[in-house]
Amino acid sequence: MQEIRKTVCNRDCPDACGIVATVEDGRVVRLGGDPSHPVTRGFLCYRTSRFLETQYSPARLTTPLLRKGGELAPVSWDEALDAAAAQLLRIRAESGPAAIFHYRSGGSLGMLAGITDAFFARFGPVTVKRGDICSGAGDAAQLTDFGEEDSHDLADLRNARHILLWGKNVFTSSPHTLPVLREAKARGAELVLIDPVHHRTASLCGAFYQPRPGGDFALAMAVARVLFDEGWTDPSAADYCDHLDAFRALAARRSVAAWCEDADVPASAAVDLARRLADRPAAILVGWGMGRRTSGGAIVRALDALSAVSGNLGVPGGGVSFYFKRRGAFDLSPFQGERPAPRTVCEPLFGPEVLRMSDPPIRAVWVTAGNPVAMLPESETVAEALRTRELVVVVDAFLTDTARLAHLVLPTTTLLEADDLLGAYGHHYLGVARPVVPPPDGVKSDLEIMQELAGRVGLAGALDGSARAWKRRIAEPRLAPFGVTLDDLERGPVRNPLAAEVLFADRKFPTPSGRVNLVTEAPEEREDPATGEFPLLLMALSTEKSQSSQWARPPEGPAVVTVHPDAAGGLPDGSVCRLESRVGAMVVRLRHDPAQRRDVALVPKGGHLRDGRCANALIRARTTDIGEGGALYEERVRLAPLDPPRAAP
Ligand SMILES: Nc1nc2c(c(=O)[nH]1)N[C@H]1C(S)=C(S)[C@@H](COP(=O)(O)OP(=O)(O)OC[C@H]3O[C@@H](n4cnc5c(=O)[nH]c(N)nc54)[C@H](O)[C@@H]3O)O[C@H]1N2
Ligand SMILES: Nc1nc2c(c(=O)[nH]1)N[C@H]1C(S)=C(S)[C@@H](COP(=O)(O)OP(=O)(O)OC[C@H]3O[C@@H](n4cnc5c(=O)[nH]c(N)nc54)[C@H](O)[C@@H]3O)O[C@H]1N2
Ligand code: SF4
Ligand SMILES: [Mo]
Repeated sequence: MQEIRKTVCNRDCPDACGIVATVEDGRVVRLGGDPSHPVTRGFLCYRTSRFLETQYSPARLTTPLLRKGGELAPVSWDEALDAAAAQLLRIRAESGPAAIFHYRSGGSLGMLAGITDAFFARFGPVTVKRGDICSGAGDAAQLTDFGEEDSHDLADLRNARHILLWGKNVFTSSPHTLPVLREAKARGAELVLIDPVHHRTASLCGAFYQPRPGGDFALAMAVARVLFDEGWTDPSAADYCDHLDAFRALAARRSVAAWCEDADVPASAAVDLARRLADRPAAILVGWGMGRRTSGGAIVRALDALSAVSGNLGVPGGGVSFYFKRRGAFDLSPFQGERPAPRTVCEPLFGPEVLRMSDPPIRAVWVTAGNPVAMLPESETVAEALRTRELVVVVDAFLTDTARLAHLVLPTTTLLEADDLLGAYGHHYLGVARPVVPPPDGVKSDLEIMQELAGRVGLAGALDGSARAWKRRIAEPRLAPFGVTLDDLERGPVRNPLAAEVLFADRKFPTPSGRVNLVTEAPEEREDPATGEFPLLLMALSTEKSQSSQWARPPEGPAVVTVHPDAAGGLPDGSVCRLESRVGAMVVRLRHDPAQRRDVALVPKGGHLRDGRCANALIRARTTDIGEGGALYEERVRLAPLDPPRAAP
């Protein structure tokens, strides 16, 4: 007998899709997108359409693993949790809770993933992460400028005359924005893409500008200069913007031609973009990738300022969207502790900081919903940091690069088994995830794991409650006043009633002055002294085929690196060669693409370290200008032939 069951995707993706699963004799046989979900519209992405391979993969962990005599060996849950509890209690007693580092990433964006925070806040508080590898710079930029970070309703794009996709690959990273963009186009909106990388999204746009990576600040200043010089700014901008004169002076520091030369685009690009912004309403969609560089925060601040001075804030069809406040409808206070964490580890600096910290040193690391060895920069340093701890516990469904270094691995649920509550960072709909099948024997949810551990460390009762009870606790405080209950959410997607259709419609901003805080300083960009030796910028970008390090089917052979033919140093298309940075190297297969710039080398993000495909083994741990994001796209690399084969001795 076939049965249809619905859930919501909990992956780290802006779309939070409604999933329709067909279940036959307790097994999921088909996955599709929910046609009744207003954003999902009946389709799923490549990676989740193929998730059944992952769900039923023989590599799935179904028993805890404990390191014994150097090897990870299967043990019972009692033995696993007793061991975890005994070690955590001992380390806390000897060195205090700051010696324990709890690291949680985005493996599940469900709100109930916060249960691990709740545990460690009560057990400690322990050391936690600060900054954000993903969006730290952009978040900080928008909070600095507007005092708040949210977006217009996704459907409001239909009101735009112009849509500027600034560093954004919607085909790969937010496929459910595509139907809305197509509708906007059908209604006459003009689309433009600004991205150093040529990708499929260019095919959707009437114009495509390809600045140098990080050249966006200069390009934005050129656009601002045109807006001011032509008198195209909003005459009332001074009413709701602080530092308007200083911003104008910043843009006037150079000519339009000089700014554009710096950005490596023709001067006509600035005029064209300014014309679009002045032909209101124009919406800017700011990609998440652009901020992952040393000037990332300044760039997003410059785009915020462009939207503000051109009069596109607070109007239907306008805005400068970076993020949708996915937690905004929920009350997460039950996960917080009474006292703040004793100290923090900067996420992009995970490896070096864990190795360096003293008084007390980090002795134990608890990793959940993340694969820091593969996904954080300087993979070898992250691995070294974990290898040298006394206790590393990893909660995951697979034996990742990180789990392989653990003393204890606890098997957990997948997105089809999740029992959770979701918001989205790409639209305003809320949803409930319910297991479409129960987890296999031997697998526990994060909630069950933390509850059972709590009972072993003197916190019995502290985390009690079924998943449903926790959902109610999180959802209803803010939603009930709007007449929305958990039961409503369980019936289907509900638009977050707290989210405005048009953000800042009254042009009041929750900054200290109530006005937009315009950027007034250019970022300090210094030419890397090693540019000559390492001529290419490495960009490890999202690929359709994986969710970070989670692949529908892990690829085989060397990772593919894409470069302009002129940047290949004479190495032919299809050849196998080395990609080298100052901190690491990997064997790659070369792909020539004449549509790319001559100063970038593109590889897929999420390659596994054990397969020699991990870009982060080549990337140094560095932070962005603000917000402590990861400057992930700022590492210089070169191509080199493979070592000539040596004669056998
Ligand atoms: N298929 C797939 N989808 C994903 C993910 C995945 O791994 N695979 N990851 C998810 C995650 S974790 C996130 S955070 C989101 C969004 O994560 P991303 O995939 O990072 O999001 P995009 O908004 O497409 O931003 C990437 C784009 O930014 C561009 N970019 C980089 N540097 C610059 C620059 O200096 N200037 C300009 N103008 N552009 C630049 C890149 O060329 C690229 O086209 O996607 C999610 N979606
Ligand atoms: N070079 C480079 N590095 C990057 C990026 C880049 O563009 N370039 N992108 C960065 C970005 S945007 C991000 S967000 C990070 C992502 O980095 P991570 O969040 O570490 O990404 P994943 O590899 O998806 O790891 C998530 C893990 O969680 C597990 N998991 C899934 N569901 C659950 C669950 O319910 N419970 C638990 N406990 N585990 C679960 C999965 O099996 C997987 O192993 O990577 C960053 N790293
Ligand atoms: S990963 Fe994103 S696009 Fe794919 S099904 Fe999940 S929410 Fe939808
Ligand atoms: Mo991310």
